[in-house]
Amino acid sequence: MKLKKIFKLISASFTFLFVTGCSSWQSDPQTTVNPKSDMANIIQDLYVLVFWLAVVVFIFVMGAILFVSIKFRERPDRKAQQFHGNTKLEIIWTLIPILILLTIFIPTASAIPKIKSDAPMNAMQIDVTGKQWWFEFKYPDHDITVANEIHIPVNKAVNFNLASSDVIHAFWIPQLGGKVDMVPGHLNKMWFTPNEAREEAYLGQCTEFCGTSHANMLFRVFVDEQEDFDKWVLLQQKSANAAISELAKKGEELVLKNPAFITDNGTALGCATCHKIEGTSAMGMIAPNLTHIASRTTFAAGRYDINRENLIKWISNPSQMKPGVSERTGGMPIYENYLTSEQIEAIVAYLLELK
Ligand code: HEC
Ligand SMILES: [Cu+2]
Repeated sequence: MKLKKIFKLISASFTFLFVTGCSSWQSDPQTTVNPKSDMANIIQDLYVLVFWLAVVVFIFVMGAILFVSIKFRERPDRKAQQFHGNTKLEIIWTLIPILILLTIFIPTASAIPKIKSDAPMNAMQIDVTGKQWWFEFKYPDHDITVANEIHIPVNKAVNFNLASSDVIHAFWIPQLGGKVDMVPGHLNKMWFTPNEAREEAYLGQCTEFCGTSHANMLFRVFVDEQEDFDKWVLLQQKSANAAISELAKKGEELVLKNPAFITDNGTALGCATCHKIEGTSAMGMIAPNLTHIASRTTFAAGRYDINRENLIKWISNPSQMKPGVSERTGGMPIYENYLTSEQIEAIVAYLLELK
């Protein structure tokens, strides 16, 4: 009776784990088990091999324990006993693990050089810099700089040159490739060829703890058909749009004309000190390029959707949306201390026209 209950409990827990594990793995944009690039496939094959070996070992060990503890349990007519020494058995249980480890080691040793190999000569280059707490992407061949959201063409090799301008970050796009550290003063490389274009972004994430907002340091990779990618490049290469609506024109003036915002409460740096808006006087180099900010889907390192409410909250007090952003040196000021809500709304109207 008791034994039956235990069996029921075990099989119920397995079913639960299986169902919860399987329900999300295919659709989750950050899943590790649905690879969409050559490199991610190599890693997946290793993972699957190790997983099933582990399942076999688990079932064998658990089965053996159950079998032995039931078959040789103490009964009224029989006492349990200890045994010592059995050379044959000891050789077998030394050989089996060696065989299992070899089965894992050989494919691993042949996979590592493939993943670590240099990208093909014609690979597209993207220079990535990790910063507290966002990613800057430069396309040297196309002369564009963007933040936190990139597009790459399907079935073309892409080589990422990974650097950091402050602390150690790490670069990981679970469905495509990674994880590789981004170390200050040292260039690391990673490459892959994506094999599925899709509307939905592939989610990336910093995977090395890098301070207060580490968990808010995401990025998005859009894998496009070649012609969509070319369109995106053309758009990003253009200078920023001039403001159109009256409100946006006011915002543009505030963003561009002010080296600083001076109010009764004190002085805050103007946006142009830190941000670049191509084709305008905003030439800042230390913060995300805002030239086509409204062509992205998210901001603040992939943390928030781009819309009026979110951007108003952001300009008012970035630290409330992303802890630590205003507190760090070179961090974005809390503008609600310096600007009226009308001014902030005008600035946001301008940002939303930067398509
Ligand atoms: C002292 C430097 C500094 C100033 C001045 C500054 N910012 Fe920022 N801003 C930053 C930094 C750093 C980030 C990146 C924060 C993060 O995501 O961790 C940022 C992020 C942003 C973002 C999100 C960009 C993205 O792609 O994720 C917007 C929009 C923005 N700032 C607008 C403004 C506007 C508008 C002003 C002027 C009213 C301004 N900033 C002034 C440093 C600054
Ligand atoms: Cu991090």
